[in-house]
Amino acid sequence: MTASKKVALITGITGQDGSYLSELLLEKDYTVHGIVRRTSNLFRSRIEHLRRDESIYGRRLFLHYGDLADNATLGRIIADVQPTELYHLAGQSHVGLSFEIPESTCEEAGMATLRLLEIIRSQTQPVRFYHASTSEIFGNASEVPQTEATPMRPTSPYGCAKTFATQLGQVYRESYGLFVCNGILYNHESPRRGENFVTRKIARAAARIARNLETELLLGNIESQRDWGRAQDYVHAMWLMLQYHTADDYVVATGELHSVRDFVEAAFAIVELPWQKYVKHDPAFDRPTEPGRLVGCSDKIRKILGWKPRGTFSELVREMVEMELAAIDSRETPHELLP
Ligand code: NAP
Ligand code: G4F
Repeated sequence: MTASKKVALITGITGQDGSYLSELLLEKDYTVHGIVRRTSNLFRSRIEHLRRDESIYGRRLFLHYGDLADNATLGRIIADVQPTELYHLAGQSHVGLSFEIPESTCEEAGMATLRLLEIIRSQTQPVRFYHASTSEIFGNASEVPQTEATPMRPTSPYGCAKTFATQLGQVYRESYGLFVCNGILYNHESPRRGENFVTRKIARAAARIARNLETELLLGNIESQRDWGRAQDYVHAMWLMLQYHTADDYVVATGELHSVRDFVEAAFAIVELPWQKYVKHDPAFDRPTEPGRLVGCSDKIRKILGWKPRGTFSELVREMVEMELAAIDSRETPHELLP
């Protein structure tokens, strides 16, 4: 079934990170398998360009139906595909929503990781496992910036589930000698970001207001701060982790803090509009709790794996807003326009 020796399996291949990671691995001559959920619509915008490419799809890229809740199917796919590397990216990834749907969030972000770890423990061939951990595990962080040694103090159901999964990853690595890496990734964005995350929401609204398609942007807490990087750089970090001779945990971050307000100001400056006229506070987008100052120290991955983030905050905002404008002007979805 497989042409090249390196075989990757990606859960969450249709998500922001899964789509960029697929492109990276295909460039590196991997055979890539992805798990997709059954949906009523076969169009999977972020990977549609790969699925339509006859030189790739069915030759070096394969999709399999599966759900994180379906243990038997996950086991069968892993046994059939025999991946050398498994990138586990799937699950409900919205922190605010995790307060509304805590049980399914914890099932997907927590229990599903345990299921996958158990499946790879039972494989006869070794599988290198990447777990998509997050800065949300630090939550009400006891120090700034955070490192791999910072205590985990999550402040949301999502953060709790990711903490559980991160610690399980460590336990399985230490107890059974499995090759398990936790990538403790801080926020990373792109034109492929889901529309209900704050950066994409702002970029999209700035473009739509500029083109007279919308008249206002409703936001929650604009004083919140995040360490925002580029998704393309962060999937490269995932790959680097699984190429090293030993498994470990790594913080992946820019080390720079910006507020939601900074993002708004930069986005509206690109379309030359006064943001104060359009941005309104809507308490529906406030969260019951917010984490503290989440900003990461990525010295370890820079030193050991030679990773570093590229580009600036302003360049990221510009890329996202310009892609939204181009999408409106060409009447396509931004995902279809991406290089
Ligand atoms: P995303 O765009 O929300 O993608 C999530 C993916 O998971 C989608 O492919 C989705 O499929 C799939 N999925 C959700 N529930 C599933 C289920 N029950 N069964 C099978 N597949 C399911 O997330 P992302 O931004 O790419 O992030 C990837 C991972 O990294 C997530 O685990 C996230 O929590 C974590 N993370 C993200 C960031 C960040 O800033 N982006 C930072 C740290 C950690 P559909 O397309 O069918 O919905
Ligand atoms: O864009 P956000 O929803 O990202 P958040 O909560 O930081 O989570 C993302 O990054 C995590 C990594 O640290 C990932 F683990 C997670 O999967 C996800 O990818 O919100 C960013 C900030 C928050 O403080 C939020 O309260 O923006 C604030 N915000 C203000 N108004 C808003 C809004 N967030 C959203 N989504 N929508 C608003 O209208």
